Amino acid sequence: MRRRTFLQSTTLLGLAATNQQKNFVPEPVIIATWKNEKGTKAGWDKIMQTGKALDGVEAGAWVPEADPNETTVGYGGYPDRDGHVTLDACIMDHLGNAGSVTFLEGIMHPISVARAVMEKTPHVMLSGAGALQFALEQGFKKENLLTEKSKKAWEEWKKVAKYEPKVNIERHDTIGLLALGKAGEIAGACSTSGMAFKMHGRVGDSPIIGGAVYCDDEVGGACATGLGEFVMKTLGSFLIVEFMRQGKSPQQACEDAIMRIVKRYKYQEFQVGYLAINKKGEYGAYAIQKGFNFTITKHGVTQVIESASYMS
Ligand code: SD4
Repeated sequence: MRRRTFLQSTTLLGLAATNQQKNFVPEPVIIATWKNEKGTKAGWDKIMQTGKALDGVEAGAWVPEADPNETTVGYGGYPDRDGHVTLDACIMDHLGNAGSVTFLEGIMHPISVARAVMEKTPHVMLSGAGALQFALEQGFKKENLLTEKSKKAWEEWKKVAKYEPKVNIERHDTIGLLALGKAGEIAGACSTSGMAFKMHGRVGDSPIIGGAVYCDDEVGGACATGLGEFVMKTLGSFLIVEFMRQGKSPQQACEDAIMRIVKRYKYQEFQVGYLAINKKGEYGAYAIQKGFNFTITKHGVTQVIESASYMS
């Protein structure tokens, strides 16, 4: 082969490889913080139906939001110290659109209100009475979300009324979700009733875009759970996506974001857990404390996986 022909054909081969990489579409996948098999399964089914990651993460959040036995999300969530169940949620799509609600009361599915904020308003975040007003205008029903069980737990708590975040106990179970849809596009969501018995008006990381959830369709996505104050102060999910943009694997990016908290804030008795996924469908998880796990559904198969952690 003459030199010029050889050079032309290797360049063409190179171009074909780049195009192949560009055209690579990973299998759909959905992952969620903690043990959330029903949630990821519902999200998976939705992705199979509509093809869309955004529909998947919303459907996944619906499951714990409606579950009265899930005391950290939606209906049945533990109230704040004044007895109000106040909800935070956010959602983000592959185009960089985002919506969130904070300090919302009386609506079973805050994730869908967050989606409506994203799709039907020029804003990103609505809060408190304004968020409720918007939800009602959109046709959401106002309901009492405080179950007898959660009310009893709050009454017990009031006897001592000591505010102390505990690691991995039921006060931490916020659902954060990431998914790749049929076109390989990314979406993320998060929904919570926040820290149990928090101060009235307290808002955590869960409605903060870049805190509890961040997605960038060129890179991937990340989501968070745990003591939101530390996720907010380090913008954990945004940080993880930026680490992945620099070439780190999802696992390395989660570990580095946890180390950012550990190094910057000496107190380590609290929990923060991160999940990340990149555009190839590779995922990672890391937490400060032992006991963090996550759920993944891929090829219709659901698995709960224990995360590695900084503290052993
Ligand atoms: C918050 N990040 O409100 C939430 C709590 C949480 O599992 O993740 N619980 O700070």
